[in-house]
Amino acid sequence: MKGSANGMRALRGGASRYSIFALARNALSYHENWQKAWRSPEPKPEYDVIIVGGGGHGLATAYYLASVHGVRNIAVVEKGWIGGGNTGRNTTIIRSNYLWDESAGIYEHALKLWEGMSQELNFNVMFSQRGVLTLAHSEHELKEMRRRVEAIRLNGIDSEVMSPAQIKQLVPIIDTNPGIRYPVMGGFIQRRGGTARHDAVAWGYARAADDLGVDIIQNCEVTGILRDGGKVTGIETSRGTIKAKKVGVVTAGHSGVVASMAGLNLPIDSRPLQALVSEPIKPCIDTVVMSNAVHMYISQSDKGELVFGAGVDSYNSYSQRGSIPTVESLLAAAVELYPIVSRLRVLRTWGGIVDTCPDASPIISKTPVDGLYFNCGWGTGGFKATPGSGHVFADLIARDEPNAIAAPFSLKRFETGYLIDEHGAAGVAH
Ligand code: FAD
Ligand code: PYC
Repeated sequence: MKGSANGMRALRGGASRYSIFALARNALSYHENWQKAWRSPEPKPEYDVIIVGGGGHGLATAYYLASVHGVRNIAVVEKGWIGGGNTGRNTTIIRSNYLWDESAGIYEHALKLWEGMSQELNFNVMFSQRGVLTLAHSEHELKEMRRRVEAIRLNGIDSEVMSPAQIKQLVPIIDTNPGIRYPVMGGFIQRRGGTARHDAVAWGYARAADDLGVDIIQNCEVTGILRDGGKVTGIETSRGTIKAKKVGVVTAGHSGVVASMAGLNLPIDSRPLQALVSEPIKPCIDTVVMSNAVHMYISQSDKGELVFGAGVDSYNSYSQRGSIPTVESLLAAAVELYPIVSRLRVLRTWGGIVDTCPDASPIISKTPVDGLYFNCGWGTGGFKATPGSGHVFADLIARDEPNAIAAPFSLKRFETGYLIDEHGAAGVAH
C-alpha cells in the first residue's frame, strides 16, 4: 500500500481549505513526491511487544498499546499488506445489538469508540450511522425478535421493533407483499448502527500507531512462535528471527494455523464467507437491511454499488473465495425481496476466511504459554468490534490480566462451559 499523507488528508475530517487544493495538486501529480503515511522499517532484532497480523484489530491493538499504555517498542508483523485480510474484504456492518450481557459489553464498547474514531485518529473513517434493520419472516421470528429487543434495551442499547408499513417507508425498494415466499412480517432496527470505510480504518490506525513509533512490517510472514519452556521468546518469520517479551496474535482466518506453531489447539473452524457488489446505481437504499432467515443482507456504498452478503459456505477451507451455490441462493433471496435488483449486473464477488468458535463469540485470551495472547474467532462479525477489540486486547497484553469486558471471552470458557451463545445474533449464519 502506498500511503500518502497529502492524499489522505483529503480523507481527514475538517480539512476543507486544505483538501480542495491538496486534492487538485495530488490529482495532477501522478503520486510523485507523496509522503508515506507510515514508514516501512526493517524489523529490529527485538521488541517489547509484537502483534502478529496487520488487520484492523492488530493495528488497533498496537495503537492502544502505545497511546493508552505508553508501550513504545512495538511491531505489527503482517504477511501481506495491512488491511488485506478480512478487514479489507468485509461488508462493514457495525452494530451492538447482541443478546447476552457479555456481548453487549464488548460490542457497545466498540460502538462508542466508533462514534469518536475519526476525531481520535484524525482520519475520516466515514462512519455512517444509517441504521441496521433485521427482518422477521415468520410470526415466530418476530416473537423472538421482540424478546431480543427487550434484552438489548435492558443493556442500555438502542433497539426498536418495526412494522411492515414502517419498513416499507424506510426501505421503499423492499417488497412487503404478504404473498412472497419469505414475507416481511416486521423487523428490528438499531439506529446507531451503520457502516464505515474498511480500508480507512486500517490506514487510520496504521498512521496513528506509526506516529507513536510502532513499526509496521508488511510482507513478513510469521512461520514459528519461539518459546523457552513455558514462556514466549519471539517469532520466526520469512525475514528472520525477531525476539519479543510478549506476542499478541490477531490473524483472523489463520488463527488455528498460528496457534499450532505454539503447540496450541484452538476450538476454531475456518470457513469462507462471501460478498458481492452490483454495478453502481443512483442512491436507492440508505440503511442496512439484514435477513437472517434467507441468509442475505444489503446496503449501498457511497460509490452506488449495492453490497450483498450471505452466510458462510458450508465447508471448512483456507481459500479466499467461495462456492457458486452460496452466491446463487443469496441472489435468489435478493431478487425476491428487492425486485429492482433483478436487472442489475454483478460487478465483482470475493471471499474471506472467517474463524468461528462453537458459541459464535470471540476469543480474547491469555494462553498456557506465558506472554502469548490470542484475539480471534470473531467469525462473520468482527469488523464492528475493531476498536473495542483492540482497546481491550491492548489492556490484556499490557497488564497480563483481562479487564471486565474481555474476561468472559477467555479460553477458560471452553473448560468451564460458560459459553456465550450468540448464533442468533451473528447477523449471518455461522
Ligand atoms: P484481518 O483483517 O483478516 O487481519 C488478520 C491479518 O493477519 C491478515 O492481514 C493476514 O494477512 C494476517 N496473517 C495471517 N497469518 C499470518 C502470519 N502467519 N503471519 C503474519 N500475518 C498473518 N464483520 C462485521 O462486523 N460486519 C460485517 O459486515 C462483516 N462482513 C463480512 C463480510 C465478509 C465477506 C467477510 C469475509 C467478513 C466479514 N466480517 C464482518 C468479519 C470481519 O471482516 C472480521 O471479523 C474482521 O475484519 C477481522 O479483523 P482482523 O483484523 O482480526 O482480521
Ligand atoms: O455481524 O452484522 C454482522 C454482519 C453482517 C454481515 C456480516 N456480518
